[in-house]
Amino acid sequence: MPAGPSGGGGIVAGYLAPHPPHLVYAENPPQNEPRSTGGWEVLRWGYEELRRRLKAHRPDVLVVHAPHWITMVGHHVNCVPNPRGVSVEPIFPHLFRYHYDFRTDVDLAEAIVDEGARAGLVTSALREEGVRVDYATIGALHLANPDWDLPVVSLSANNNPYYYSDASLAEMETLGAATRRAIERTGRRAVLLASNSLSHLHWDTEPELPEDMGVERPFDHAQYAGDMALLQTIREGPTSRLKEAVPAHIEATSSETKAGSLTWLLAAMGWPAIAGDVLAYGTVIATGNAVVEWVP
Ligand code: 2X7
Ligand code: FE2
Repeated sequence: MPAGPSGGGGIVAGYLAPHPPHLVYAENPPQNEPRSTGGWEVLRWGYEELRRRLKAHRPDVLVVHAPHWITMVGHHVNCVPNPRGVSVEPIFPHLFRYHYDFRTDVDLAEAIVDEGARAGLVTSALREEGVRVDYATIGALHLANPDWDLPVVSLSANNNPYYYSDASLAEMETLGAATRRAIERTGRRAVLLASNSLSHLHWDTEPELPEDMGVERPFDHAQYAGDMALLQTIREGPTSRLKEAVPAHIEATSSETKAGSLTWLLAAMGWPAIAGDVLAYGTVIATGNAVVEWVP
């Protein structure tokens, strides 16, 4: 395997890195316009630990797959060298108006487009400057690396997760394998981020103070139990058990993993025979969210 700029190339770690805008809002970074008094601390402490571990892996690049960049035709990869603009959460614009300015690893992005196409996928390189980057991409990237000192490759979700359940997961195997080949071909040390929440039923109203933790709780016991069953399987390993557990969890909880990010991540890592390390679990407006690390 060719050496990357920081040593041996390959996927050095993968993280389930959920993106609820509330978590960024609660951190009060200068890039986000709204101000908060905090909230969702346990999840944010999990992200603190993720950041410590991520730095220790010394990656050259972060590769993120996110469910709210929805492309109906093909898997798109952002190849714009310097995306910058304001990312806004359409349902919670009072929580997330985030000014972003980051670098893309264009060589790796193009290699993923190429490897995906060779594997028979419809792929597309986004080259249009000024296309607004979705909040699930920005949210996961900010929470994993608020310093923004690493280049990024951002992949779209080629499906409409709100129409189908697990219909697109098979293609994520192919996209994951293509991502891995592209990383190896370019010699990068890559950390992968799957920007997915777990159970996905949520309240349709919010408290007057959005960070009022007095009302934050799971949607119901079945949603919570579904998340715990999945996390138990993750904690026990090996990851191959998740080939069945993820679709079952989607069926039970309308999990946001139906957008494919988690399956893409595990497929890219080659379904390693290891357990995942659950760094935190918590609800955000009733949805389940876990921060998890896999080191192959
Ligand atoms: O996109 C999201 C999400 N996944 C979970 C909770 C709240 C808002 O947005
Ligand atoms: Fe989401």
